[in-house]
Amino acid sequence: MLDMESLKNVENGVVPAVCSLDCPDQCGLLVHKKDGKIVKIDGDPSHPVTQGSICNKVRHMAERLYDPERLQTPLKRVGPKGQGSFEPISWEEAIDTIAGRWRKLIAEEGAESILPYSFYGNMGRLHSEGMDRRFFHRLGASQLAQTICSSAGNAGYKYTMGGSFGTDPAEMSETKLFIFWGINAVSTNMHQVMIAQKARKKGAKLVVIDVHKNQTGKMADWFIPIYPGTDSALALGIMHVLYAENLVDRDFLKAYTVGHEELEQHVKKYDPQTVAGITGVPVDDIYQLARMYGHISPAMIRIGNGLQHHDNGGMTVRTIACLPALTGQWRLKGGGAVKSNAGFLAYNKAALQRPDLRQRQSRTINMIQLAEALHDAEPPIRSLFVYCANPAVVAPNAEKVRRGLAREDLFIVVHDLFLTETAKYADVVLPATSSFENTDFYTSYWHQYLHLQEPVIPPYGESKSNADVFRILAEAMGFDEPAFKESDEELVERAISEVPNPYFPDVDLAELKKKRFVKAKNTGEHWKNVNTPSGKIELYSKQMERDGYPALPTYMPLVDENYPFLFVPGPNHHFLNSTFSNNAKHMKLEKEPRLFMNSADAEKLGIENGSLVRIWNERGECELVVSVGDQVLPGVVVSQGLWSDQSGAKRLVNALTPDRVADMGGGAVFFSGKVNVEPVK
Ligand SMILES: Nc1nc2c(c(=O)[nH]1)N[C@H]1C(S)=C(S)[C@@H](COP(=O)(O)OP(=O)(O)OC[C@H]3O[C@@H](n4cnc5c(=O)[nH]c(N)nc54)[C@H](O)[C@@H]3O)O[C@H]1N2
Ligand SMILES: Nc1nc2c(c(=O)[nH]1)N[C@H]1C(S)=C(S)[C@@H](COP(=O)(O)OP(=O)(O)OC[C@H]3O[C@@H](n4cnc5c(=O)[nH]c(N)nc54)[C@H](O)[C@@H]3O)O[C@H]1N2
Ligand SMILES: [Mo]
Repeated sequence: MLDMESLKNVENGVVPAVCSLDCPDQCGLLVHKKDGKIVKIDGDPSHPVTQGSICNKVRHMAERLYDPERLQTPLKRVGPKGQGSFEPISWEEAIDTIAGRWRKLIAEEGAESILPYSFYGNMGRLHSEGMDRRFFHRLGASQLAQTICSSAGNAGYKYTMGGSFGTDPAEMSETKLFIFWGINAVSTNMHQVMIAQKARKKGAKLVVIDVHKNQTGKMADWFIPIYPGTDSALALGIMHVLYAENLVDRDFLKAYTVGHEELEQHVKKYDPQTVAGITGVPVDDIYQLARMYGHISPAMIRIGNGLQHHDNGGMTVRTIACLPALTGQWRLKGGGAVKSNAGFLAYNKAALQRPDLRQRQSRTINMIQLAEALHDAEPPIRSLFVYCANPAVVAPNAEKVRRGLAREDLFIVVHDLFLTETAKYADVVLPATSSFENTDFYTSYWHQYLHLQEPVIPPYGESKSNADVFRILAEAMGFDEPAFKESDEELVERAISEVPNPYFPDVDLAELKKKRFVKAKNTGEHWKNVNTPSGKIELYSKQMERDGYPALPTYMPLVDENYPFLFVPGPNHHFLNSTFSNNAKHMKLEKEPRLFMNSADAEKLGIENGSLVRIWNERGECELVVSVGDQVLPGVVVSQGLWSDQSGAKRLVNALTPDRVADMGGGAVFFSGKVNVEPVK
């Protein structure tokens, strides 16, 4: 057994770690050190789910950690906002500047004029939603609704299944039919692919339903292309056939669901002819898919994030989540569905985040409406503190976001490892440690393991962890509550004890230090007692009716914008959102951003494969090299990757995306925007 206290002092050797990226796989890692530095990162073969394999992004992580561009000291801006002229300053000056500005703002305009903006650049709970929350609660700052990733789909899934509880990946060796629905798993959930590949060797089938025949579609037994935002219609068409051909499990429906009779009546109108007209999936294929789903079990649907980044994303996931109950898949090992399994590892949030430190209520700002908030919020936002996020690239309607960031009266602090596109607008930039330099605990949202990370290298330069920055800021602001004096280990202990969640593992810090990863307990029959108002799987939901939605799963069309092409700008293989988009190795592996277009559309517009095209709408424009072929349906264009535009290249795809709010959860609709495309002359 390694002595955890000394991992960061190991000069030469191999030490354990966990990946901190915002990714379902949450891999166990082995870090190789030479002369006190990380020289190589491998997978940990003893990790039960990730079993020693890791992605290329993390394999090359050492180059990012020691990149000469990595921030080593605090900086202050000395040129115009956005331009990138900075000078090093001391931590003392940086903290004095921030605390001074904030004290003045609080006195003159109130603490709500300060907005924290963060996401999961580091999935560690202490550093992404721990000491920071304590601090901003005590400060009384505006709160941020963290909706950018999965909130629409999670809200939809919850109406059906009561929360983020799904199939255990450990049981998927039994699965006979995998449906990857709106997930580019080859790039975004590689261990899900490895599990499916193993099962395929034993005869399992893989169906992929997507708007883009990407790497994941190409490896399927059957790839089904579909028009964006129409998946709920396809799911309803499958239900139509399942009922009509008596392929449903009536015993399961009676025992464990609410509303199956209403649903049976309701889906009569979603006949394959009608559904084909909506989805672009041919009538015969709808029959074939429904029969496959009705006959092959265990069947498991991996519901991706892509299909819920739409105006109707909540309802789409709510609808697909009904399917496993219709055929009773939940009772089978390896059957069911996974959107997220985060519910099994929900920890003691109140103990970690201490909402009780908030002395008065304050408003909540939806993060996907940052552009609007920076322009029009009343009372105005006067200061933004950004950490673990890069909104100048990842937020929708990004040109408008940048115009907001450029406001001279907006005092911006950015805490990051690099001078990101957002940091260029900051008044003060603070250098952040990487997750390898911190203590933290991690909970996967796909497999069901809780992990501990101990620092394996010392802090880089003068960088500080998020928790330390907020401890120092608390002191500077004169907050003397003991909550700001607790160590990282004490925070972990609080978060994992007295957890109000029956599945959370019984584990304390000492045991977690020994074991490093521990699985959630008794997760097998979660579907028998779900956290809906009825305690059953809700095919018909009175709660939805009360919340202003149809009670039964329903196809709701996307908002139509007045341009010819639906634009789907998803993530790519070698970046993680915008992370790695500034690292030479990753850019080289990814080559260049492309726009995929159907040959018929290209021919009509006189666009040649490999040429540069201009993509535009009223929000902004972009120029990408076009890839013409049959990877997307006519009327759809797809790009991959949140590329940096620091070089001046017009690659900011979020310049085009809408900042409307999805049907549920305040979610983002990155993929429901429309654009025009024309050749660049
Ligand atoms: N390599 C890599 N891995 C990542 C990330 C990354 O940037 N790069 N990001 C991480 C994060 S934060 C997340 S949330 C996940 C996201 O990973 P995924 O869950 O895979 O989600 P996306 O890649 O956004 O979209 C998945 C697929 O949905 C398709 N799609 C879009 N609209 C529709 C639709 O209407 N219907 C259907 N059927 N398909 C549609 C897209 O073409 C895409 O292939 O990945 C995580 N892992
Ligand atoms: N067009 C389009 N836009 C999208 C998406 C899409 O599919 N298409 N996907 C959306 C989704 S699903 C998501 S989740 C968001 C993600 O958006 P973000 O969460 O903003 O993700 P990143 O771009 O990876 O930026 C994370 C930043 O955190 C920094 N960081 C890492 N660790 C730490 C740390 O410990 N401390 C501090 N202070 N900083 C740290 C990294 O260096 C990086 O700059 O993007 C969304 N935007
Ligand atoms: Mo995400």
